[in-house]
Amino acid sequence: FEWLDGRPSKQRLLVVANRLPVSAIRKGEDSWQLEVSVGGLVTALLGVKEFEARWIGWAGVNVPDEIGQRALTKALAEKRCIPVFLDEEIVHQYYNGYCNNILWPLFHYLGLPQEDRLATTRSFQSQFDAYKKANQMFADVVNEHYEEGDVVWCHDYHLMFLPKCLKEYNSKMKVGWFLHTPFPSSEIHRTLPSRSDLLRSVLCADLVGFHTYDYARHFVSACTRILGLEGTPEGVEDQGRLTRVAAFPIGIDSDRFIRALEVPQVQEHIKELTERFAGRKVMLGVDRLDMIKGIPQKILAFEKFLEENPSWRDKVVLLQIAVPTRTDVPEYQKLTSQVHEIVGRINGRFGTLTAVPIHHLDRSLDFHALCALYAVTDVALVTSLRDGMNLVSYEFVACQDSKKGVLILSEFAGAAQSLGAGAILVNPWNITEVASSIGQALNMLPEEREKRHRHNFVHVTTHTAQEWAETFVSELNDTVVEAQLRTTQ
Ligand code: ADQ
Repeated sequence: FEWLDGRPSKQRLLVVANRLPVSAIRKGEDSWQLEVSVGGLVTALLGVKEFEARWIGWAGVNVPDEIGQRALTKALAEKRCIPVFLDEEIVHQYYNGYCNNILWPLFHYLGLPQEDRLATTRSFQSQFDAYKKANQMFADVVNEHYEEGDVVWCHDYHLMFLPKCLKEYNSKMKVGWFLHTPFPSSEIHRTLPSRSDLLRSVLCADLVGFHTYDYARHFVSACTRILGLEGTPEGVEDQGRLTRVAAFPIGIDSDRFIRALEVPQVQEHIKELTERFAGRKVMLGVDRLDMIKGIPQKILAFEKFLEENPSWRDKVVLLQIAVPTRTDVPEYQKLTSQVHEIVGRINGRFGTLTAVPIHHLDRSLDFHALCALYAVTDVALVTSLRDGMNLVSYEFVACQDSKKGVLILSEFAGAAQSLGAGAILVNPWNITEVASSIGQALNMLPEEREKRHRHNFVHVTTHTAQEWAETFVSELNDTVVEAQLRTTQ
């Protein structure tokens, strides 16, 4: 929680995200255990140390009783976290339903649910109502804790309705909204029944940020084509009020990874892994087990590579670490079985009595184990079908300054815009192309690896999470001044 150690002289930042950066486990009527949870946003904000930050969000548990709520609020306050209490029904409709079943797939170009159209329409409306209701509950908590001069930074697709609710409370509140996923082409966004309401609400923010220029451009086109508003080089204008829209590519706390490599426990891990895989090149995939990450496609490409390159069969191993997420959703359960089935088939096909080509782990690794794995890897495979940015590619580069391994990166990850010159870019749907990129990476000469790594390492160590947050917040301050000037001129 270093990032929460703000000093009182610093500006107060209210970070509002669906999930708090902790998971709460109930230990008794009035006692709670808090654990830091894994995720891209959490990782990025761990690097932010310049603001007196408070985090407002859902703790990930249903707490129906007042005693439990009071105790949890108190425990979280020590971490400068403020809970929003959502009941099970709201979570089901808002989080599992509208956020994860509608917005998440749609924003990653996987389309809207394809069940019976009438049934979808009916449940769609109730899920959207729950979404609005949940966003209003977040707004109530923000408003309760807001002090004049605070900056409010709303995060992600869960909270697209929040800027509108906040401005209804207080039009002077400085509100920024940042999307961690891609914003899709306006042709995709226009299929969403609530397309206009969401755009209008986001436009209530003073500053709207995306990882890449392309996502920002898609958003502006959606506003011009769907709402008929005017897009300008600075953003979107509606009756003289400008909402600034810009790209703010996220980074990581690269120093934290680089420093971790010096920790004795990590060095011990590195030694063990190096001995364990001696004589073999190590390829690595680290993903949440989600359809957008393209895990089956990646493993199939590895199979194709082994098929076509028999001499490599006992000289390379793929370590695929996949943290299960949304395990109660049937589509995710299906994905897990699919991955297990493919891994089993390939290991049966190419394994020997002493070694298998793929080690697949369905679990989260602790930070030190993850750093050691990144450090011993020869080739990282990031083959997301779509990904807002993808921090794994950044973390790998940060841990590779001795080894100078190769990054194979999907052109559909936002990171392709920043690490594209150093990585081998691939279309993850093209299994033949990915398979041949694996060969290219494994055979790459040291000078070429050094050159590519240098490019990426400089980027990752200069465009950090801290810089990302500072840039966004300072721009948000300036933007509000501009917006007020415009309306008073
Ligand atoms: P995510 O989809 O969660 O984030 P990503 O950016 O790759 O994706 O971040 C995942 C984080 O979880 C990384 O920090 C990684 O180290 C960690 N992680 C993943 N698997 C792990 C494992 N098995 N064990 C331990 N840690 C693991 C969303 C968007 C991304 C965007 C981020 C930040 O989907 O596109 O980059 O937010 O904006």
